[in-house]
Amino acid sequence: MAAPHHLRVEHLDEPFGITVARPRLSWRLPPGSARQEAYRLRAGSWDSGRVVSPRSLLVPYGGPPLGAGERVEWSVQVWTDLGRSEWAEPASWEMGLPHPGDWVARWIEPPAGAPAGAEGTPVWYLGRSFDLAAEVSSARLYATAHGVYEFFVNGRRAGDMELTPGFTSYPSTLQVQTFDVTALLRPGGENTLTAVLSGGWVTWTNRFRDLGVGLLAQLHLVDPAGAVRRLGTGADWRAGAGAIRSADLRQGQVTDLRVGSDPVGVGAPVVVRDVDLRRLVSSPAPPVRRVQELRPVRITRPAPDRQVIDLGQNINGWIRLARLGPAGTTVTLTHGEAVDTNGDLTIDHLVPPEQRAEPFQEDQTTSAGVPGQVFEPRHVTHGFRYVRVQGHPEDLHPDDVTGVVVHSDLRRTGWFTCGDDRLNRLHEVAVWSLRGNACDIPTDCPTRERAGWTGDWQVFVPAAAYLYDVAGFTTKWLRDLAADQRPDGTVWHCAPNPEPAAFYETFPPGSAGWGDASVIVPWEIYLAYGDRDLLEQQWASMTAWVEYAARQARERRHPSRAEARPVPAEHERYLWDTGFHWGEWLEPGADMSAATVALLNVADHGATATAYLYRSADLLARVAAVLGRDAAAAHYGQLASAARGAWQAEFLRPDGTMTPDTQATYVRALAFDLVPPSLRVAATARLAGLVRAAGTHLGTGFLSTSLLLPALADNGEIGLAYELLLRDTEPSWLTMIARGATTTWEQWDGIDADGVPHASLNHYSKGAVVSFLHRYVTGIQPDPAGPGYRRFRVAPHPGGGLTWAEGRHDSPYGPIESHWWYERDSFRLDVTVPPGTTAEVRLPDGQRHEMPPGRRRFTGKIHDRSVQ
Ligand code: RAM
Repeated sequence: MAAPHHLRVEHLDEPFGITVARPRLSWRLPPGSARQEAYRLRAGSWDSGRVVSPRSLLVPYGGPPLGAGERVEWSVQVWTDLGRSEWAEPASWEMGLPHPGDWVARWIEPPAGAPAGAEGTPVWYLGRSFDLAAEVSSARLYATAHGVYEFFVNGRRAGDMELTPGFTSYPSTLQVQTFDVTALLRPGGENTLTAVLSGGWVTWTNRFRDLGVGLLAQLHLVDPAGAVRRLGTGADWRAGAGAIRSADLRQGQVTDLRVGSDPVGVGAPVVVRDVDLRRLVSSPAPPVRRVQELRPVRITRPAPDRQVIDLGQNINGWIRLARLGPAGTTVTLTHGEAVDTNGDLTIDHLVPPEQRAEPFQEDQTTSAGVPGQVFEPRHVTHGFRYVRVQGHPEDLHPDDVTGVVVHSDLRRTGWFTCGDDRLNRLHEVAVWSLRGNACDIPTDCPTRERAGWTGDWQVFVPAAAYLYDVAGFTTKWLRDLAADQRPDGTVWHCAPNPEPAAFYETFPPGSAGWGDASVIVPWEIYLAYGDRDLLEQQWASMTAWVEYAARQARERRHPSRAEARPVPAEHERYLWDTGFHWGEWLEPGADMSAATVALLNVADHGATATAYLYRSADLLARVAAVLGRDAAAAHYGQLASAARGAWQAEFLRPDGTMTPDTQATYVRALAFDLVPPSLRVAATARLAGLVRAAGTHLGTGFLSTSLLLPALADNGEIGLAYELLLRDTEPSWLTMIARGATTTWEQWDGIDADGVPHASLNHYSKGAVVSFLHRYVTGIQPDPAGPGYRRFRVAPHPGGGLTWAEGRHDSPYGPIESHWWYERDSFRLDVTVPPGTTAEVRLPDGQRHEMPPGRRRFTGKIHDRSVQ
């Protein structure tokens, strides 16, 4: 019988240099099997023996402790309904340096001041040389830094990771990268190690260069007998300047290719320091890489002194330029998302006037006149579609320019197509927005702010989990969210949270819908990937947040409520109506002036915040049940029901209408189940009425836009959901498509009717609507009863004139497919259910079928004639 396949360690395809003590192993069942009865694992010296269990995801390694650099081969054999399988094709993982004691290297920093000739944020070149007498059988370089580093061995770059060590909450976590540098060494002579070290990750309000830069690296040279020689950073390293004169992730990189880049022998001594090595870990996420290259679709010359490159696609990354002009030519490349009416680049919508004196996404390179030399900045990342080129003496040809797409190298897992190309385009555009904002952390935008806004990932994570494997990526981010959380449970607006105190004087942390990412995000990851351990890892963070919110509700009252009702009503103990909240945020037509935003601190956001208190307490009760924490499950169940009661007492009238009487209130209430069954019809009718009153347009803001179509679809208004989805007048998703968006916009009028850009043009939050395409149009729905798609539903909701739709989801157990179309008088549906799972198939005409693994065609009646 065939063997298990797709062997994985943790959530990684390349488990190299990991520091997890007991890595978790996953596999997929042999093709054709239906269910696993038992497994047997062998990993290194460990043999699990036959274990009777259906479990095939995230099974912890149970062998002896693993040491530095240890490489473990592993395989698995399973017993299924087909009998005993062959052993799987062996896979392996390699440990990094799991213990602080594994490091002989010392932390080094460049001397005070800037290297000679540096401008702006300085870049240091740190290096040393060493003799290598004989051939080694393998060589590993372990490295990390404060700042962004690249490593070179004998002038050749180590590995293909970008922007290392990545962005984390540095006081608690610093990621170590492991490179296989065996092939870069030169046995029988002198070898050099050089690290290029720049300022580091930035967000809109902060620059990590304030931490200072520093480097820790250790080279392990393993000889054929297995003896390890260790060479680390230390007092013998030198620091100097090189070709990169300055680099700032957001401002840009300045490079002078005429300058040499070898600090060894000429540089100044470094400073050796002691730092806390307990925070060194491997990343649970795949690394950032150059994942795709694009050619410009056009290059124009809007004015004699400038050319404008159009990549045809808004991306995160940079430009590689292959024609640099004669020696001494300085070319300036400015990156942005839009052009003005003259066809010239504009960044006015991204950079407020008071910040325009600073460079913004501006790279500069000075040519050495060496034929074949190219410029490629690797200490920056830009959000852009257009690049303005100044100072170039020649006309650029598209072959001279490569758009390099840079982001976390996530594995694609979800695809959608249907008979309406506008929806296919919308899906593609949302995918690009995720790609543009998944650069080691989930960002709001890759341009203006570059921050890990919690609310944004809270809103988008279900869609993201349909599109890419974001389990490791999100695990990493949640660790930072928890690490930065205040002792009283408050969650900051962004994770990691580097923002300076001044920001929080105006916008204090603890906003409903943003802080709730601490609960909602782990739950969504659990649903999509079945990672129960993540719930355990985040338990303290989740409970601290919900207890914080509950305490705010219990102890404080909004002044307006206190005035209107001097004696508090009983339910007010569970009404969360104080503190700073972004609220629904960005409802179409809302006044977003600075003056109004400043008032958010004193506004009454009770309806929104209490709804989230209920939502998170309710999820927490479910999490507690999953973890077998019965007392906690009861506690959070009671808190949830009290918060629900408080919300109903305060905001829901007996006729099903609500205050505030906005689309968002109804959507949230229906989606979170705040409405008793008896009032759902009335509440839905009012929501539909509000949508109609807006000329059949959405009126929801940041928090509830992604819930709008599901709320309608789940309450008998699938037709209206499709009408909104297909609306092509503002505000609507298809307006973006009609106006040529290549990523989703922050505002509905990102490019307004006059072609003028507003705010960010690459914000994924509104693209969360693509989860409706997967979950409703093709109907692939995870089920909490069997997380990780062990149990799921296929329930297509045809409508909107679509004649077919096709969805594919590469779940942890294998591919799930749902493809429906009309044939004569019938509705046809092809479903694929992967081994180890079961599905409930629901046809639009009401038929329900239990489906075991395999492929099957279903035929149903066409229930909705209007769609034919
Ligand atoms: C904006 C960010 C983000 C949002 C916050 C409240 O500045 O871009 O999308 O979460 O504000």
